[in-house]
Amino acid sequence: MWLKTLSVVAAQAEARTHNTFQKLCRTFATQLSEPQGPTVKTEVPGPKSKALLQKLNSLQNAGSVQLFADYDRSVGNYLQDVDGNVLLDIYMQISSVPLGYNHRELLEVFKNDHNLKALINRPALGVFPAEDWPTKLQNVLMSVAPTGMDHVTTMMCGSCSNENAFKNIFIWYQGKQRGDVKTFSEKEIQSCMINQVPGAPKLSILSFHGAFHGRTLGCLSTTHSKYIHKIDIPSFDWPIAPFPKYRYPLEENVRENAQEDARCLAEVEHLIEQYAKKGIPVAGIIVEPIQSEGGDNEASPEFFQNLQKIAKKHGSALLMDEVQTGGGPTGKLWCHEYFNLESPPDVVTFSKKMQLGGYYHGAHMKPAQPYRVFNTWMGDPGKLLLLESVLKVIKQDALLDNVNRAGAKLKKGLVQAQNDFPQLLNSARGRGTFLAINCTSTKLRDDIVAALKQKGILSGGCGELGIRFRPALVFQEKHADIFLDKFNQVLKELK
Ligand code: PSZ
Repeated sequence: MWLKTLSVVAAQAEARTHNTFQKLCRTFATQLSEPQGPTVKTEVPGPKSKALLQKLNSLQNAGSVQLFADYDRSVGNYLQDVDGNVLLDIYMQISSVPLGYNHRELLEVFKNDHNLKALINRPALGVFPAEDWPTKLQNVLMSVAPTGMDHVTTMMCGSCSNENAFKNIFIWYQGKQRGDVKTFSEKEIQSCMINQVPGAPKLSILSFHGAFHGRTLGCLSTTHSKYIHKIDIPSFDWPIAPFPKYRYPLEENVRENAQEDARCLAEVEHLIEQYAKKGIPVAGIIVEPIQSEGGDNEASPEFFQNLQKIAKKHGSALLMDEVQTGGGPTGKLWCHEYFNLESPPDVVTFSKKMQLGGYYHGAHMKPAQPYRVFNTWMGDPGKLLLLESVLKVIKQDALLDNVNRAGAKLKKGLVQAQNDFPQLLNSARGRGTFLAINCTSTKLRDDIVAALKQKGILSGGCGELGIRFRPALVFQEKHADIFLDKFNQVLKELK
């Protein structure tokens, strides 16, 4: 009896020690420096990932899951999976991780009691914000506001930010129509409740073919990258303009590409006029500084300058969707700052690397009444605390310089690869580390991405033909070398 009890106690103690030991190992692992390179032990996904996938699939359609990750053991630019494979991650959670995995500064944030309490007592920010919320907004989000933008509204994700920015634009547009009248008519009040004019007016947001602005109902009417996002879902009758499709290399195709800009801009203006005549005026134009999901399609600064002129001429707001480009990957915090616009855009939306979603805007976009742009959380103070540390590290470690350096090296390697393998690759492009290269067919692109994964590189596709680069801001020249080495191996094997 005694012996039995003793052995149970001993077993429990051992399990506890083992658990504590495991925990210690994990903590230690997160403080380890990065691996020297990727290591692949199994096929990716390996057996553990496959078993977990089966389990998850019994609860939901998990067909999009690539692998299961071990976030305790992932470090910096390397994602470790549950099968022990260590992958150089140049996709970073769809472009959303600024400092890599388990950055020491971020691990510290919630060790501070005040911060921990901000996290666990998550407030409905639109009604009960904490004492330090205005100061934090000022010191964190406003410290990196795009030039000339002095207001910010916080939200959840990218779609939520675009969705509410659209509403904000419609409110602004109708406010202009009412002029000095600041109240709503009885007719407007009655009709909006049954989705009818004039209270629920016919207005539109102009977007571009190939754009991605989210999958929620309003946003989806401006998203045109893949049919699978849209099929079976009702859409608004909103105008869709062509986005420039450039010939590469840019410096050899200046005249053709300028003509392409002019063609697209003429169509924008034509659509604005056409929709005004149809009784669905364009209240706003939404555009990505680089179309991301749609294939990393760039447009020139002149294109954006003229787009803004057209928007102003027709009284439409210009919304720059910086959800994917914002937060540093292009080498500036805001990609549209490369365009030298004559005045700030009316709205700039953000999420992903910025941790929390939201949008910057001018004073003119501030609704006169409260509760019109509103939801339960209105952002998340915990995410703002993470952003505070992210911005501190970006500054301290001069990460935008790093992005420009590492990006230049990576781009040079991509250009070299397309020169070496012209039958496989073309159109290397992008800014900073926000880069892409096209393959000569969709199948080839998919094969390259798959082969890279088996060699320990986690990358992603975009559009029909593109491989895109979305590493963290801590991706360095040495990581570019590792990637280019594996990339060239894959190209040699596939050629
Ligand atoms: O398939 C998807 O739902 C994906 S894959 C990449 C994204 C979404 N990106 C999100 C995104 C974006 O890139 C731009 C330019 N605008 C808005 C969004 C939507 O952001 P989330 O996904 O946070 O709602």
